[in-house]
Amino acid sequence: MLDLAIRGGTIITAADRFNADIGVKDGRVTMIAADVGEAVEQIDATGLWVMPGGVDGHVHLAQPTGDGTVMADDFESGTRAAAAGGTTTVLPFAQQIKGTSLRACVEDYRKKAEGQCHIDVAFHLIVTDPTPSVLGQELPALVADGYTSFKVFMTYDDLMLDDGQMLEVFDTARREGALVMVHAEGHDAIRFMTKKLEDAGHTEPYWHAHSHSRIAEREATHRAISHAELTDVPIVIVHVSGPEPLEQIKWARARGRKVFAETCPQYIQLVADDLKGLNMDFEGAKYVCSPPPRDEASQEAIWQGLADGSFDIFSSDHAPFRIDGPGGTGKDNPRARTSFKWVPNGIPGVETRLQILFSEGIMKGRISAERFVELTSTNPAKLYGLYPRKGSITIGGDADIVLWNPEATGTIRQENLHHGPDYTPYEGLEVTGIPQQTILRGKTVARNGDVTGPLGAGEIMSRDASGRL
Ligand code: DUC
Ligand code: ZN
Ligand code: ZN
Repeated sequence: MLDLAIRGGTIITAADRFNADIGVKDGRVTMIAADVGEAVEQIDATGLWVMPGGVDGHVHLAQPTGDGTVMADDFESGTRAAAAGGTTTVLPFAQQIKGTSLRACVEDYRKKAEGQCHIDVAFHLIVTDPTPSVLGQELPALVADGYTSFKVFMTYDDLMLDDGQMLEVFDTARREGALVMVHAEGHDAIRFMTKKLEDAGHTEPYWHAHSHSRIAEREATHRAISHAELTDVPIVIVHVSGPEPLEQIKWARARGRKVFAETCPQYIQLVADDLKGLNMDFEGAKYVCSPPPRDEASQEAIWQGLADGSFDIFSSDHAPFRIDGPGGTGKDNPRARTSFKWVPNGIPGVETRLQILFSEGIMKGRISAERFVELTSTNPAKLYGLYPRKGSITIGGDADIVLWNPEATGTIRQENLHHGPDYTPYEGLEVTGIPQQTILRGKTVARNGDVTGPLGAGEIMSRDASGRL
């Protein structure tokens, strides 16, 4: 007999929409039929949309920052928030600390995550110190072990690679069949603008948006693409904020390059003026992230790219900080009060990502429900080597399923969220469409805003080759 039958719902995948029952056995989908017969547990999904669980391809959890601030989510709270929001798989980062072995860092993150996850987890790597042994031994061995994607940064003193190092990492990725994610913002252009703004006395959080300019993002995107062409490797440009980098990506694709594009909720829902806070005060720090949100015209360009296929994936870039962290560990700390450049970069979004795109995208007629599934689940699963186990509702795939009530309405409120930060940048946003029940491998992990657990239900997965989109 089946373990679970989900009856009477409308199944929506990236490709299809149809009415059928789903039968689950041992955590996998084993039947999709007009009537799947008897099961131990029954769910009546009449009137609901039955979608694949969300796959969030870009999440930061429990990463050290190196400046005394602390990320507000560990694996427990971050995956709890994700489950409540309809996500069943997250891909966080194992970040190399300069001067240390990448393998040792990966093992540290695995230890932090083991037994602590409410949903499934697969790690990307962040390469900050591409020494000959990292390039020659550690990365090849890690790729063979299923860590098939790594991120590189073109800015931040403690993370960035120079052009020569980027080329070496790209070359290694090509050789090993891995995929490189690029944080594309030009470091020197940011530093130059930062100094100019500080010299003019512009130190409030708002000026962060000017220091991380569109031009710096465009230039770095072009440079990353050029390096990828030289080394003949596929790359993902992550967190694209507006039309300028997107134009570069389209230019590269027209030349036959495999360049994937990611965008995030902040670029359709926030604008740089949000960083002004109430009156150029510290409230604006709530919206400080990199790249920063731009303006309404940029939002329109991002929507266009989401609708027309220019974007491959829609991730949260969840980078959680409290505003008031104990002992100066949050965004509001004495150093950050002296200059925007010390405000930790990043905003929470793992719990609200799906609801924002569902409501603003599907319900406002900007994208179809099928495209929503493609951007938030199927494509990230394919891109990062988790498909077909994840990212669809298909025979033999994991029974990771979210039951959406497309008619229910709500308001995003911090008091209802499960994440670690003490605020949400989307406070007060009215939404239509609620992820009513989140099912991980056939077991309900969240229902109506309650995360039911058990803690440790989530597994740490290794992956097949990335970049197969
Ligand atoms: N880049 C990210 O991807 N996340 C948070 C901060 C940043 O700069
Ligand atoms: Zn980044
Ligand atoms: Zn990020």
